[in-house]
Amino acid sequence: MRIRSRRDLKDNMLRTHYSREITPDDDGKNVVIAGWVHEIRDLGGIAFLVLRDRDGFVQVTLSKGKVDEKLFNLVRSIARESVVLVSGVVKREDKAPNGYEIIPSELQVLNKAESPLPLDVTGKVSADLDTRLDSRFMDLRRQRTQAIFRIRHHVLRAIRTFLENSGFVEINTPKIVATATEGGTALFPITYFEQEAFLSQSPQLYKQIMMAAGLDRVYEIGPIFRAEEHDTTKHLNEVSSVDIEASFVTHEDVMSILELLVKSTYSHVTERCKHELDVLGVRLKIPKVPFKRLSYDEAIDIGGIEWGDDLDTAAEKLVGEKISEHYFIVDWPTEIKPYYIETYEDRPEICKAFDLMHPRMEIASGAQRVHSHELLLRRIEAQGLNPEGFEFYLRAFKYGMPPHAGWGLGLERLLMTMLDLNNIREAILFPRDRRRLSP
Ligand code: AMO
Repeated sequence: MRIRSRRDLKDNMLRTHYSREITPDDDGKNVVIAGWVHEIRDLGGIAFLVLRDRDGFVQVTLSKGKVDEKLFNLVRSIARESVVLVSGVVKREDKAPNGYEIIPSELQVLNKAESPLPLDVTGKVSADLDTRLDSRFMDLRRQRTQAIFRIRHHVLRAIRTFLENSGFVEINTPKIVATATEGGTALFPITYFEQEAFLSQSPQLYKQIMMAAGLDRVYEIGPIFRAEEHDTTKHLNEVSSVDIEASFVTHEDVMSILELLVKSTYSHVTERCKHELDVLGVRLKIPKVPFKRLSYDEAIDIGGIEWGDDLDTAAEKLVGEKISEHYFIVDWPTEIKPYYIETYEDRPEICKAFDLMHPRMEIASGAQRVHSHELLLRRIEAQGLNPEGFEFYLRAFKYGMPPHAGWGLGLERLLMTMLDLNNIREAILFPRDRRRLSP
């Protein structure tokens, strides 16, 4: 049969049902299910095969004498995690986990798994994070890990829906670039024919150029690369960043967009990921807006650091102990923020930058941008940077650049703080860190 519409897709597949589509009311129905052999329990006269598919578990029951003997012996010998296709009849069974079991008429081993397995998928034997990441494909078969990535999918959906409904256009900008954007963070150099090139630290310059292009409100969800030496539980060298930029708005406006986006993401996950949150044992508290605004001066007072220093982990922790919800730190010293941030007219030593904090760590930062070509050029020079490298960016400010503001939000940190994960590596499929470049 040719696939003509989405509805045909299912009929062409090897199976007829996902586990979640079967209920005890299907008693007597013929079904074909497919998945992995989660467990085999061989009690002599009766054997149970627990089949696991994307959505859950199905008990396949074989009673000696009632099913074909060859089939009975085959099932008892299948290695765990092999891939199987089971045809059979649904039977209502109150003692089975879902209230039904499958009595098989046929079972095909589509692909045998080797043993021993690199990881225990049932979770009975625990494994450290490094072992899990080394065999991530198998780690992802575990319910807990899968729950995190299903939630990540919903977080992305919530963010896209929110931004779409707020008039933002999704863009994609180059990840191979010629210049740095964020002072203070190192770049990864790459080989690009005969030219010097790097992996992009941030879509910053391109999203600002889009304001000169008149797109008005743009967002990008994509990778950013940071050649930081940090080996901590909250730093990665490749991060998924959610970036926005908007014209004819102030930093205050984009802070409101950010807090509403965080709130709506929490609400969406609460509604759509009940099962996954249960698996993780997490109960989300939907943040209340507006978030508290703390000035940089107040933050360093609590954090016990000097004016002009960036908040380190210890200072963040001290402030986080005082505030139990999301909060913003505003009014930063101009000297510790990048050149593209607008300062207050009457206080040029303070700029219109903000960081969004979760009590555990910073999760986003943003600002009102400099939109005057002349001022931007001066700021680039004042930071000891060579304006020649910024020519492509500066040009966009010469021919009608509107005032604009924006922010960048770290997706893994959002997920890590939302789900109370201990390590940021839990929130990304294949982390890139100081030591890990594979898988
Ligand atoms: P910034 O450099 O603060 O700002 O990055 C924005 C957010 O990205 C996340 N992030 C990281 N997460 C994990 N590991 C890292 N090494 C890492 N580096 C950054 C954080 C951080 O808050 N161009 C500006 C944004 C803007 O002004 O629009 C920028 O990149 O969650």
